[in-house]
Amino acid sequence: MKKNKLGYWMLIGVSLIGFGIILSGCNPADIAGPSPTTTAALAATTTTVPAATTTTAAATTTTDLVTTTTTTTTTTSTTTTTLMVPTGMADSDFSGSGWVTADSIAKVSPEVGARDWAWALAVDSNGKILLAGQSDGPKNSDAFVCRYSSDGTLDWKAVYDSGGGDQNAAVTSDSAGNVFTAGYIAGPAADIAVIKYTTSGILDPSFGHNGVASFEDSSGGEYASGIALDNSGNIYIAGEDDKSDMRLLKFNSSGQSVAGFGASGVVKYDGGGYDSGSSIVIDGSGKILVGGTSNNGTTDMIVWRYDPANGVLDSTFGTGGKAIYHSGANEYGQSVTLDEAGKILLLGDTLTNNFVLCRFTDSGTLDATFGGGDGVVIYGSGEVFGSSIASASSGKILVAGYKGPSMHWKATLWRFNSDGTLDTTFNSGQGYISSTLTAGDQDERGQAVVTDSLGRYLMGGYTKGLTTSADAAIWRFK
Ligand SMILES: [Ca+2]
Ligand SMILES: [Ca+2]
Ligand SMILES: [Ca+2]
Ligand SMILES: [Ca+2]
Repeated sequence: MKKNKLGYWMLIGVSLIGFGIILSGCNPADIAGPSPTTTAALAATTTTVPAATTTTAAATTTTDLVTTTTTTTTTTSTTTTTLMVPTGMADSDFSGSGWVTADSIAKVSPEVGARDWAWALAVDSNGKILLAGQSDGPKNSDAFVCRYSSDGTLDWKAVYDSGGGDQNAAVTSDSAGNVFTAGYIAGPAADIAVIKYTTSGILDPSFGHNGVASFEDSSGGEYASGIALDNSGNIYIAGEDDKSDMRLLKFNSSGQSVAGFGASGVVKYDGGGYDSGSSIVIDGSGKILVGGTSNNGTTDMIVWRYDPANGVLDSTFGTGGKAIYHSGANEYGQSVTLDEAGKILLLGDTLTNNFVLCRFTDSGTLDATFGGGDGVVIYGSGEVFGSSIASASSGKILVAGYKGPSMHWKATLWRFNSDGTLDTTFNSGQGYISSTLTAGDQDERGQAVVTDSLGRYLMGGYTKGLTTSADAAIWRFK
C-alpha cells in the first residue's frame, strides 16, 4: 500500500525547500535520538494465550498503556484477541529503543556514504517484519528486502542486482511466509519487476525467471509502486510507465502473466494526461482497487476499481469504474486501503503543506460520514507530507509521512479517528508522534505504515543527516 519512485520524491523534497514555515516549539513527546531515553519505563504488556487449554478462561489485563482481552474457548477452538490501541509511545520491546536502522545494506562491507532508502513495510503471517527499498550497491542501486523478528533482530537481508539500477517499492508475503517485492530492475530504461523470496530469503527459482517476473513495453520505462496478492496467489501490481499512463499487471503464483487479464496480463489506463498507480488493495469481493493520480485538466486523486478476472473497469463503481477527488488544486494519490467496514481510504498529498484523506463508499462516492460531511479531510499544520495510510483497530486511521520545518524533517505517524478528526488521545494530546533519530539537521521520512497482530504500529522509512547518508529505518509504537 505504498507508492514510490525516487525521482518523484526527490522532486517533492526539492520543491519544498522554498516553503519556510516555522513550527512552534519542540514536541516533548518526540522520540529522542540517538540515545534511547524515553522508553525505559515501559513494560511488556502482551497477554500470551496458551495454545491449548482444557477449560474456558477469560482474562483482561489493563495497564495505563493498553487493554488486552483474551478469551480462549476449547469447545470452539477459537481465540479472540482484542487488539491494543497504542497510546503513541516508542515500543521498547522492539530492539530496546523502539527502532532499528540499517546501513550499507547492499554493500559487501560497510562503506561511508552508502544510501539506504526504505519505501515499503509489511508484517507476515508469522509476525516477521519485512522492510524493502533500495541501497547503493557496489556499482549502482540495488533492490533490498530485510526481514526482522518481532523483537527487531535482523533475520536476513536479500539484495537483488540486475546489473543496473534496481528498486523495491512494495513488499508483501503469502500465507506461507514467502516474500514478494515489486519495483523495477534495469532493462530498456527500467522494467517492472516482481521478485519472490522463500522464507529463508533465497530467490525462488520456480518463480518467473530465476525468481524474477518482469514486464517491459516498447523499450520505455516501467515502474511498480504497489503489490497485492489474492487468495489464489495471483499477484497484482500497480505502477506507471514513462508515457504517463497507469499500469496494472496480473501474474499467477508462478510469476507468469495472466493472459485473460487486460492485454496479455497488462492493463493500461490513459485519461489524457498524467496517470499513475501508486498503491493497490483487494476488497472483500476480490475486486482490485488501485489508488493513484490522474490528470485530465487538473491533477486529482483517484481510485480505479477493476474486475480481477479480466482487468476491465467496474462500471458499478464511481463513474465508469473511477472515484475521483478533485478540489480545483492539484492532489497526488499516494496510498489506498480499506477500513474495518470495507470503506475505501485514499491518502493524497497536495505538495503544498497539506495531505488529504478521502473516504469512499463501496459504490465509489465520497462518504458523507467522514470529514464533516464531504468525505474529505485536508490536514495541514506547518509543512506536512503524507506517504502511506493504514487502518487500525477501533476504527483508527494511521498516516505515515514527515513533518517540517524543512531541513529538520521528522518521520511522523499521525492518527485520526474514524470520522476523520485528528485523534488527540494519541501521544498525550498531540495526535501524532515524530522521530529525530539523527541529531541536528535531519531528513527523516516515514514512507510506509502497517499494524501487527497485536495492534502495534510500525512505520518504515529512512533517517539521515543533511550531510550523511540515508539509513533505512523501522519504528514501532505501542
Ligand atoms: Ca543494481
Ligand atoms: Ca523498460
Ligand atoms: Ca496518461
Ligand atoms: Ca546509509
